This record gives sequence, C-alpha cells and structure tokens, in this order.
Amino acid sequence: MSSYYITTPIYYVNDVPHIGHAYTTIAADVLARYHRLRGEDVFFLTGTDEHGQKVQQAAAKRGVAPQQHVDELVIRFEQLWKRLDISNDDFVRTTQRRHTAVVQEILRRLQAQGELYRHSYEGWYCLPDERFWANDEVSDGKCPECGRPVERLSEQNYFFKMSRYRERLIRHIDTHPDFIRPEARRNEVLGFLAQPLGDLCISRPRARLPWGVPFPFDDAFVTYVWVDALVNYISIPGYGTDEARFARWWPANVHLVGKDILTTHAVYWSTLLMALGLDLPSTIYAHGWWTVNGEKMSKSRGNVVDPGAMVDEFGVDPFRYFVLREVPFGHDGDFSRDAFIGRYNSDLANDLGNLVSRTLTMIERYCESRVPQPGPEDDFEELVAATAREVDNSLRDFQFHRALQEIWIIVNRANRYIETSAPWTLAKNPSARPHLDAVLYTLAETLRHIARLISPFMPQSARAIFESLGLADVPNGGPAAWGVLKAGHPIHKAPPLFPRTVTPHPVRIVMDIPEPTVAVSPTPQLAPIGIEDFAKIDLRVGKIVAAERVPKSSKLLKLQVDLGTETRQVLAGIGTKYDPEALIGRLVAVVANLKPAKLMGLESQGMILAAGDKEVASLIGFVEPVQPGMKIK
Ligand code: ME8
Repeated sequence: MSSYYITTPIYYVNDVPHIGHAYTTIAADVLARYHRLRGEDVFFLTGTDEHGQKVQQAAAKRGVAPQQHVDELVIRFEQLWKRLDISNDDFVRTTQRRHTAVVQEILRRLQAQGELYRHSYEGWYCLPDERFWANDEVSDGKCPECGRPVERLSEQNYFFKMSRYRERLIRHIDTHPDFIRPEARRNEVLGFLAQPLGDLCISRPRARLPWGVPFPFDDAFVTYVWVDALVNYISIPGYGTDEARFARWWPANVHLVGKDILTTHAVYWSTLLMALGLDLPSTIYAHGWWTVNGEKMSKSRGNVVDPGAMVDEFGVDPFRYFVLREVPFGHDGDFSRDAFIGRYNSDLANDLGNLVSRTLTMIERYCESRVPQPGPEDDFEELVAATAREVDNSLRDFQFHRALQEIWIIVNRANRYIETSAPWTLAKNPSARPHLDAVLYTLAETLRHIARLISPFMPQSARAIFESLGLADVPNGGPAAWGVLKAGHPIHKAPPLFPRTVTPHPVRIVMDIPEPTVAVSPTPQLAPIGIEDFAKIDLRVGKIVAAERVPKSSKLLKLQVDLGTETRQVLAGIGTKYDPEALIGRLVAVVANLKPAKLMGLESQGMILAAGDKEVASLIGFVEPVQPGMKIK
C-alpha cells in the first residue's frame, strides 16, 4: 500500500487559533482524507510549538510555570481541530519527551559529525521573532521582518554550518520542480539563495532563556526554537527511535505551510536534513495569506476571525468549503462576512442543498421512498467519471478551489436535469413511469457520487447524504463505479443540509435581456484577427460589489468589481442606462488585463463588456451560475 505523510506547521501555542491556522489545517485534512479515500496509508501530523521566549514571557505574565501555561493553552488547538473535523493521526507538542529526546539526539549527531561550532556573536536581536540580524540588515533599530524594535545582544552561541549546503540546495531545487511550490515561491527561495548564505545560530544561552530543549552536551544552552520545532516532522514518525516506522513515512510527501515560514522550511530545514543524511520532503507548499476586509488580522485590530464562531453560526462544512473555494490555493485571500454569506447561499443552500432536498422529496413522493429502477442516464455516468479524474488532477496540484468548481458542475447539471426532465409532469402520465424512474435513479446515483467527491472537503454533509440514501453503514458510500444504488433500496428524507441565511445583497444570476434600443451596426466592421490576438485579452467574470456615480458626470459610474482574488475599481460609461444601486451583486464580463487609465481624475483598472454602440443597451451577463474570477473564453 502506498503511503502518504502530510504535515501542517506546528502552531505557536500562545496564538489564538484563527482562520489562518484553520486554513492550513483544513487544507491538510482534505488531502489526508482524499488520500485515505484512495486507499493509501496516510499519516497526518499537526501540533503545537511550545518553547521559546514568547511562551516563557506569557507564562511569567500570568504568574504560572511555562509547562502549566502550555498545558492550558494547547487545549484551544485540540478542541478547535475536533470542532473542524480534522482527522490528524497524531498531535505533537514540542514539550513531549518523545520529541525533546530526538532533538537532543540530533544535536549530538550533528556535533559528532563536526557540523556545529561555538562562536561569540554580536548582533541585533528581535525578541518577538527570536532571531538575530546583522548590522547591515537593520535600519532605524527595527526588525527587517516584522518592523518591531531590535536590541543589541552579544553572546556565545552554537552555530550550524548551514552555509556549506547552499550549492547543494540550489541544485536540489533546480532538479526537483515539485520541491517548492507554487512556482513563484520557488523563485523566491532561489532568489534568497542567490545571496551568500550564513551559518545558523541554533542555541540560546540558558541564562537568558531557560524555556527550551537543553543542549545535550553543554548545559549553558538551550536549542533555538525553530530547530526544535522543525525536528517534529521526523521525531514523531520515529527518527532515531523506530527505524522501520520512520522508513515507512519519511520522506514526507508534503509540508504544508504559510508563505511566512517558507524560508525556515526550504532553507533551514532542508540543510539540516542534508547534514543528517536524510532525504528532503517531496514538496513544501507555501500557501497565501488571509486578510480580513482588506486588513491584516491582528488581536490589536480586533478583527481576528474565530473559526469557532463561524462554525456556531453556519456549521463546520460551510466554513471548510468557504476557505478552500473562495481563494485559489497559493494566492492571498480576503475574508468578509458578505462573501461568506454569498457563497453559503448560492453554492450550498441554493445549489447543493436544493439538489439534495428536491431529489429526496421526489423519490419520497413518486417512488414511496425507494430507489426506483434505473434506465438510460443521460451522460451522468460519464460526467461523474470525468469529474473524478479532474478532481484528482486538481488535488494533486493543490488546487482545491478548482476541484470544488468541477464538482459543482455536476451539481448544477443535475439541478438543470431536474428542470429539463420535469419529473412532476412525468408523474402525471402513467406511460412515462419508466422515464420518471430513470430520471430519479440518475439523480439519486449522481447524489451518491457528489457525496463521495465532496467527502474530503465536507465530511459531515457527505455523511448526511449517504444516510439519506440509506448508505450510512457502507464505507465511503460504496465504490466509485456507476450504478451502485439498488432499485428498491429505502431512502430517508432529512432536514435541509444548508438552511438559507440572510442575503447581504441580492445576487442576480440570470440577467434580463432587454430589447435592443439602438440600431445594430453591420458586421464585420474591423479587420480579422487571429485567435492568438484574442487570447491576449484576459476576460473574467466579475461581481459588482459597490457602485456610485462619478460627480459631475451623467454617464460615468465608479464600480468596485470582485474578480475572485481581488477587487478592482472600474469606471464604466453606463450611468445613463443603469442606476448604481441596481448593479450591486450583478455578474459582469470584465477585461482584466487592460492597462489602467485615468478618467475624470479616477483610475480605472479594467473594462466591463456591454452590448450597444454609442449607447449601452445591456451589460453582458450569464445565464448559468458562474463565480467571480472565472475565465471567459
Ligand atoms: O510560525 N493566513 O507558528 P504560527 C494564512 N510555530 N495562514 C496563516 C495566517 C494567515 N493570516 N496566520 C497564520 C509558526 N497562518 C511556527 C511554525 S513549524 C515547524 C513552526 C498559518 O502559530 C500559516 O500556516 O505563527 C502559517 O505558516 C502558520 O499559521 C504560522 O503559525
């Protein structure tokens, strides 16, 4: 059986667990669940980083011993992961003996191999980041990374000869395109390595910082918190203690991290592994950063998104769905309640929730709550098989949002199938019985496949669908083949999966098509262009989230358009046709790569497509559901 080992960062136990921590952990959970579903042997590790100066100080402030402090704080992470249905196989705490013993063993080995040296060092120290900076890296007495004040420190310390691995690491990155992902991050690391690489200070004097793993051969020092923390990835699967187990899991398939800690992973960790003679992980994937309503999240701003509160209000699965659907993995994203509610209502309540409840209601009503006889199934077998392949490709590429988009194509197709086949009409005509049965069978079996496909993302909803289909006891709702549901099998209608919630503003999906109000000009008017010229235009679906008139202009409107990953200001000459308020929530076609231009002193960062000549007759809209950011081709 092939094995799959995936990790998250181990989070600082002092932090309040927020949407950022939940994001990485949910993404790792989806991959772990997906690989289990494929029959692989999975080890999914997360945990907490419990040593270091910040913990020591926070404990002192509370007047408790550091160990008591971390024992109390770790519960917040453990409970949140339970709440979010995280299926981790182990939870490491860096204060556990099973971990600290391995940290010490590694230091012993490195010392014995001549990888360490002791050296007197003077530099600028950033206390919150727990790291030294050289003179030329610091300006105005501020940490170049976090901007907080640094202090001058001079001390003896142990150093790891990291610099000697620079060339080898560059070669490894060059020859392993999947090692650092996404590609932009890989280039960042190569850029970092193009500069000279220093050695790494890996100790802290115990006199200044007692809360750390003691150096095994020098009592005066404890281990630098990052070296301590990184070692968790090998200490827990058995390095130095259980070689057979270690060989089963190492090298890890994926270290999932945020972009903030890419260097520590790609450079410090990789070089340490090289010094230990160990293979490097197959992939370090650095995802993007969440902001909240466009602002950095911070306790002082009071805008930290508490996943627990979101779960209380909307349920676990909508939260899991939203964070992975809203933002392409690897990109930065912005959290807003409006965006959350918008997606909840459209994708979950409207699309998936309706499909489930309509299908089950009709089987209850027309088939006495039993799975009807199958018949010709209008291409759904092919569609679900093709989607399963696409989901596989997308997840191998960490493109969670794309996998979900693919699944929603089936959801939407099935909803349309209900409309076009109109079972309520078939039910009135006894000779249409076989057709009615075939339609409802297709819908029930399609639901089973949808539940299988969403199960890594939304395990509770998948379970609820399986239960409704009478498959509660069948692992994963049965195999991936078509036609597993048997005619006559009882089904049970359940309460709605996603009860509708408050809409922040109306989202229009189907556009009115007004009569043309202007004369139509003859075609063609322009010289022909090749497809390669057309391909230069980046056309996207946009959603108008704000609109106002530009003062002193009857025509110009200033729009804020959500393009899925960012919001753009676009000026459009449509003010004689449309009132700004009527445009909020409207989905439009946007030229996303138009050079910014100034109109009446305001910048316009794109163009909205409309039909018409001098006068606009209609904005271009969409008949089927689409999402902001989708490509138009
Ligand atoms: O760095 N957006 O722990 P940490 C997205 N202990 N992800 C975010 C985020 C945000 N706004 N905020 C946090 C540490 N994260 C070390 C790690 S590993 C050997 C040691 C996520 O508590 C993201 O995964 O600061 C980021 O890398 C991690 O939390 C940092 O967690």
